Amino acid sequence: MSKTLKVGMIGYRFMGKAHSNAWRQAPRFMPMDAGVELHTICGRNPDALAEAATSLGWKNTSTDWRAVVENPEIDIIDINTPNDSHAEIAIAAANAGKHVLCEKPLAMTVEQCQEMVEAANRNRIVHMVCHNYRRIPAIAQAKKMIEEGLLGNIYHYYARYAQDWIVDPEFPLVWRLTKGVSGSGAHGDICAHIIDLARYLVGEFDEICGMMNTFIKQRPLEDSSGKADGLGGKGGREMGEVTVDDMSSFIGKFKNGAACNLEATRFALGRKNHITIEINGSKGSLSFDFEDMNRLKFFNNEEPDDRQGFTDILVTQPGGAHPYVGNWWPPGHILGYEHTFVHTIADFVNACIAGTPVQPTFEDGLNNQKVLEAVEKSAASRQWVKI
Ligand code: SOE
Repeated sequence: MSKTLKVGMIGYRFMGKAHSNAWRQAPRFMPMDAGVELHTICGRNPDALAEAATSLGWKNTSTDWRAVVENPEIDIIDINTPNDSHAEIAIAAANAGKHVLCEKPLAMTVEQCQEMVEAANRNRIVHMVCHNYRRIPAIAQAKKMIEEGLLGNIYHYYARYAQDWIVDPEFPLVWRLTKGVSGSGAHGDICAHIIDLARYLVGEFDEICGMMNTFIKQRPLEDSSGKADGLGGKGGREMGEVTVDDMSSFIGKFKNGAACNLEATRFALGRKNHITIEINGSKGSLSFDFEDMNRLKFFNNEEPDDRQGFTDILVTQPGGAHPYVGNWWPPGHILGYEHTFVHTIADFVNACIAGTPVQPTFEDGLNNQKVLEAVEKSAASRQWVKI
């Protein structure tokens, strides 16, 4: 490993923590063509920032993202801020010639995404959206099996992303529930992930019909004890309007003729971060549950009648049998949420060194945003919408 890439990370709460761990672990476990230095961590609150730098292992701190982006020592900008600042930071970073890894959703609107794609292509940087779930070994294995034709022609993609953290009407009006900062609610935050997996596993969407709902329309304004990651806190006495969806769902068709059914909700009591996916084809089916993320279920219709049933594949075989896992532990020593970020960052760094695209690119982020906006349009107009 001759070269070391220096990283500037903007934003350091929930995703910043996950990414910091991945920047540290990736060169230790994954085959990588460069080393990584956690050069500068950036945020607005100097005290919290200093604490984060120490606990997450960053060398320098800065409260000015523009200075980080302009710093000639830095090679990569990693964006973990709330959604309303993704576009501005990413475009400035691309113009400064830095490679950019950006959290999802890529931006607030299709127009912003287009500007980000243009800036990235104009400056010939390597760009990636952090849809980390693509790099769950079981999901990468599903992709491999679909490409090998084991499912035949795909008929159905069903996916549900369910959480329950805002069911309590007393939960405060955090930034994630404010359209001006987050763009949308469950839709852009978690439906974006299952849209990305649909595009990865099945293909491009053709047309959709959607609905969205906000169950709790007013919430207490957040008091100063709130958690800056927008996932917790306490409300005061004053109330404010919730300006995003609590759930979104849509049916539709892919360009290859398959049908889809997706739902994202923050109102499924008991479901903390539950992603379920089922794909049915002419030769077989696959089924995945994030709460059992080391397993993939496969139904092979070509098995003899007396032996048919879902096979439970424990996706932990090394030696290249299952994607990514050979870099970790012996068979059966399972992986978790944090590993998905390590795999993402390893692939990103190798692409930066090779100067080649790495999916999901900003173009993928743009195509994802087109689907998100189509669902919003469909829900508002009560009409089917072409993508
Ligand atoms: C909050 O809903 C959240 O942290 C998302 O922002 C992440 O993308 C998801 O992986 C877990 O839930």
